[in-house]
Amino acid sequence: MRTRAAVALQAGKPLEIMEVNLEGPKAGEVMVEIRATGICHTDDFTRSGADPEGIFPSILGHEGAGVVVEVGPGVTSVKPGDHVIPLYTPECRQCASCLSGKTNLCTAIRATQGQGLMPDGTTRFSMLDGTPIMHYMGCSTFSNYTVLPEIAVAKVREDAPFDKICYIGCGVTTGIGAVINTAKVEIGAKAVVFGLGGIGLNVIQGLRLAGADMIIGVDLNPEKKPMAEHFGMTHFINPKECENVVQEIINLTRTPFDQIGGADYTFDCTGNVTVMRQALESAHRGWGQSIVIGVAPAGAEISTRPFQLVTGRVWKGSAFGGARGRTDVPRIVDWYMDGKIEIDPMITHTMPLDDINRGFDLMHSGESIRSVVIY
Ligand code: NAD
Ligand code: AHE
Ligand code: ZN
Repeated sequence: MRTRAAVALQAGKPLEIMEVNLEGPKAGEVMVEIRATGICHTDDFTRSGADPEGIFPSILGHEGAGVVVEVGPGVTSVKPGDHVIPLYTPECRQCASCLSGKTNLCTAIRATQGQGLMPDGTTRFSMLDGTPIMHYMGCSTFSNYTVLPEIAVAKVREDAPFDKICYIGCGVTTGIGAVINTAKVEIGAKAVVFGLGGIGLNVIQGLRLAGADMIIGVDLNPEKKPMAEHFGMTHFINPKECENVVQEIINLTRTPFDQIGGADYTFDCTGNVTVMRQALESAHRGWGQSIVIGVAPAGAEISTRPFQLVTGRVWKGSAFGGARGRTDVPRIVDWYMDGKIEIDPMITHTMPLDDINRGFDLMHSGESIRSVVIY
């Protein structure tokens, strides 16, 4: 069949909207009509050429929601008509990683996924002249129709609106999950969130859900402050307006009883390795944990004095918020539908697929939190 898609033809160039060929689902695969997709900073990271795994031409997008339209042989867990959220972190429930109970990073199809291919080593997308187009993060939600492995879709309730729950496909789950699954934040904690964009705001709402007392937000863009306050931020630091961010955090968290100061939990949601160091070093001596969520460009490395770790700070990473997609995503959709978490205010812009490059422009200018493409 043919479908409309935004294709990344070359690194650093705007996406091009075109008709492409899409083959039907093979064994263990499903075809999904994508109804809405968010634009995450990671899509821009790959589009820009900063992603060492970036492949061109490819169809980006990994934050979608839609309806199953066809299933390949052997598919049992979903059927045509089911509403689903694509999962860039699948959940096979059979691999060593899934069975370990220690990680959400299912390894069943990671190798082919990183090469832009379906698990059988081929792609379903091609240009009208037959040139192959690669998949992206196993999802390719910037195409109206896409094909995914069965283990990479979470079945969700049918009354949930696609244009909001698509965000659960990455940003919402990543932010809230990093707090609940990765850091396991406790009531009364003091926390710092670096970067108040589409991920950082969800870390903030996760911290509020977990009962944190102090939620310090750090961002170079002061226009992010009102939205962050809406979601629960209690203090704001603009690094351009203070001499030393780490010292400022230590001063804010110090008490007469605890003169050392430092946060119980810090989260990097910027992808900037200098910020990652600040996040680690503003964690409390002896127990503070710093969670790296941001994705850094090819070649970037993190550094700190080992003494920071010797004295009890813990550096951790979190992918997709530590969530097991098929199990956890339907529950997060319920949380949204039950009013336990908010999504609507973060979706600041919507647009048709033809205007998708405007979504990237709004991200670059700092005007948007999330842009959502509605098909
Ligand atoms: P975004 O562009 O919406 O937000 C980034 C925010 O960081 C912006 O508000 C920006 O002003 C701020 N910022 C940038 N540099 C800063 C600095 N030096 N100090 C303080 N603030 C700074 O992006 P997003 O969609 O929220 O994504 C954030 C990061 O998380 C990206 O690196 C993205 O690739 C990554 N990400 C990781 C996962 C994961 O599973 N680990 C999932 C989704 C996104
Ligand atoms: N391809 C990059 C790494 C990108 C990365 O870290 N991706 C996150 C999800 S970001 C979603 O917005 C992730 O889940 N990583 C785990 C994995 O297996 O990819 C690189 O540096 O090569
Ligand atoms: Zn993402």
